[in-house]
Amino acid sequence: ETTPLITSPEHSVEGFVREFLRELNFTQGTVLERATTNDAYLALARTVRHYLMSRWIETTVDHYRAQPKAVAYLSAEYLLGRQLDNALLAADLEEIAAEGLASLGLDLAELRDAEVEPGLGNGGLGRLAACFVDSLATMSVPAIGYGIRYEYGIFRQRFAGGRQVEEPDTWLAGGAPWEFAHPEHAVTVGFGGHTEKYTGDDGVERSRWVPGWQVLGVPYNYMVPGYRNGRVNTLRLWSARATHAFDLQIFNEGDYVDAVRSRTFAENISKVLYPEDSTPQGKELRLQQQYFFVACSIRDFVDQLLPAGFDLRRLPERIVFQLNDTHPVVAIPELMRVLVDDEGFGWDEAWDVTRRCFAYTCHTLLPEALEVWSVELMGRLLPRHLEIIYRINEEFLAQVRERSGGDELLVRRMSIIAEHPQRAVRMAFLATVAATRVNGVAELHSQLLRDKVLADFAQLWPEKFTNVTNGVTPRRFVRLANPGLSGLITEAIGDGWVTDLDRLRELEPLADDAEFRRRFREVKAANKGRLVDVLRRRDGIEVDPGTMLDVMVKRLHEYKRQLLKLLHVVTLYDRITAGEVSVDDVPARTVVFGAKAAPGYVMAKEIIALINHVGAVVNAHPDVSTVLRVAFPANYDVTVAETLIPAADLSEQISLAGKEASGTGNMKFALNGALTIGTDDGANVEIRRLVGDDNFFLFGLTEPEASAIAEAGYRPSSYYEENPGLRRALDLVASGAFSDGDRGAFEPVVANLLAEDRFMVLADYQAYLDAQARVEAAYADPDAWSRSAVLNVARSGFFSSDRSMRDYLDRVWHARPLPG
Ligand code: DL6
Repeated sequence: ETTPLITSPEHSVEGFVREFLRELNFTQGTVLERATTNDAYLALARTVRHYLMSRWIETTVDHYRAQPKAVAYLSAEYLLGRQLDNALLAADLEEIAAEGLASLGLDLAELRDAEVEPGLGNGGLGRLAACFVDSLATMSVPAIGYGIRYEYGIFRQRFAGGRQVEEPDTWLAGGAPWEFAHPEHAVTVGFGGHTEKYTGDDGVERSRWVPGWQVLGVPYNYMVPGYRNGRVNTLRLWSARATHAFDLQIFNEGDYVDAVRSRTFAENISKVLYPEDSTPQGKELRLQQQYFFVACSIRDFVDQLLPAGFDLRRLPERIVFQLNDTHPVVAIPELMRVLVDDEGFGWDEAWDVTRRCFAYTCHTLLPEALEVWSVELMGRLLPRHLEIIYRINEEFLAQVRERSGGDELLVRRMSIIAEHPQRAVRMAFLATVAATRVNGVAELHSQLLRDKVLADFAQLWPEKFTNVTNGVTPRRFVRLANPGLSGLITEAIGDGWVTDLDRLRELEPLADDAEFRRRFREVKAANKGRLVDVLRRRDGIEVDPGTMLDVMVKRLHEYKRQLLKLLHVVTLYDRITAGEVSVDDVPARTVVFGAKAAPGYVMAKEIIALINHVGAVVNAHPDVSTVLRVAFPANYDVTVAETLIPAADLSEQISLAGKEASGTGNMKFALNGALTIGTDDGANVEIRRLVGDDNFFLFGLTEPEASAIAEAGYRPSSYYEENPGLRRALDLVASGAFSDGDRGAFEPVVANLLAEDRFMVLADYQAYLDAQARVEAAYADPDAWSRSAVLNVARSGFFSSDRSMRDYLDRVWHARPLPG
């Protein structure tokens, strides 16, 4: 039983203003006249929080009482974006807040801009996790997100001489009004040490772990409000603290640095997000982070969310741990350790429970992105877990031997322990062996997982493998990001689409309605105007809103092929300056890039520099710049995405087929009425099938074609030799035309394309240029273009993360909503 809740503040302008002023006075300790923008922002955030608080407590209490099967989403990344707008939307307070603040002489838009987004993720994988927790809350699914409260999130990017410079992301500096620390629920986590055998009271010989050192995990709770459904779920992020923060004796002896050494050491664990997207650095700290957060999360679920005395043999009835890629996979041996060592289960019984508690999502196709941990490191940091992994592997391989009639080659291929180039634990294999379900994130990706990456496992357990195509939350990426389009849609079909995105289909007939198309264009124009203002203010970049906005925003990775886009820009520049194309013959376009490169990824950083250098020359050319401009705002993040995507005309999704697992930016653009130019890769395949060939610019090699070329021996230089336009573009870069005559400046980029070109930029160059010519022709007819754009919106409802959640519930989790 709980004490009755204090009711929420009154849902009116007056009630809001009263609560806001109370927050300003009593928590911020200031008065309106003296309040800084940050004071007002913090008071506003806390005010909005109050409106959600009773829903949050009720949701938590309901879950505890009903003990339903819950989803625990384990993710090392959550790229949340700003919280204020989403909370205002969920609490239905947007208008009340705007009016209330205005009555006090404050501007909601200005306060909104004071919020620093928590960038606790690198890109698609982290943003997907944020979309999923939003959908779970909106669908009233009992769920909890577990992750790490990084003190520094994804680095802030700026450019110096066109090159990327990374700066720390101090997102907590201005205050963190959305989090609730609970040091009283801290959990102790061990590392290092050794294992030992002992004989238990029952006479059975057992193993146990004697850790060498420990840290505390302090939970910080964040609200995850459902959209106007009375539910607020929890995101629990762990922060590392020392068990003994301070050694007074050492301090008294005068060694001030040493006195806090253990504290610094422990706190490093949650200090910073690894700025890696797909290639794991073999960093010890990263394994520490992974173990730290999953150990805290399992302990937390068992101790806090289950009733005392709960029979853990029934754990699979209460929980499914969803492993978001391999980062949390060490949770598998951790649960085994808890059950066997701490709870006294027999091995088989523990394995039976563990197997039924996990499901695994793979998010990559790049072999180098499949995490492995050296046996040496695993044994040093988590010796007991290594023993457990060995035993899981032993039993698994015995099964493979038996089923295959002793095929030792197969056994070696499937072993969780790789032998070369070093002995290492293959985390994706461990996850696949233990999980009830393994899924890819788009149809093509799931098929390639089954056919290539995990083919042996799919043969052994075909029923384990399934697909769940990614999705994005329509609340943030349409309703909030694109108020103009949202208003137009709601006027046409009502507001049910916000939680039932399939209803966008009802817009389809309106694609043929000239007046609707005109209004649709008006919305796009207004969104471009908004973007122009933001880029001017934020970056000092001037964009002409009358031009076609051609946008490529995503992490910088060679497989995503920003270089292909750049070669298109260079070719246009070359043709115009050579007088082959008149500026009157091409539609004016602004090519917008947004991309961060992992700090250690040298080639990606070279490509960023090249984009900036080409941009500078293009933008400075008196003729070219009348029809072609390049804009590359630094530090692309969720907040920028929310202004950029609704303004875009053309969405660039041009990875080499078979390399992009899904993409989610592609979905956001289509939902906001941009047309896609794209390869048959990831979720593009499904987008094109749904929006129709006429409304999508397809080009390039298919996955089987690309594989066949690779197998036969790809020779990129042959494309250079045979294609004059391509040759000229590459020669222009090599000539120093974009580097003040310095021929060496971008030599490594050009040389790599000519000699290796792992992602077949040169092979797809001509097809891409041809597709761009089709884009130009289509764009010349604004009315037909907007018809296609409306159809993109109407037919993209499938890409709601609510639908992804339904698929997970049906195919993977077998859990149910628990409405209030
Ligand atoms: O599933 C979310 C997102 C996909 O949309 C992207 O296609 C994929 O590249 C990304 N994967 C990663 C891999 N990271 N690791 N490991 O970020 O996932």
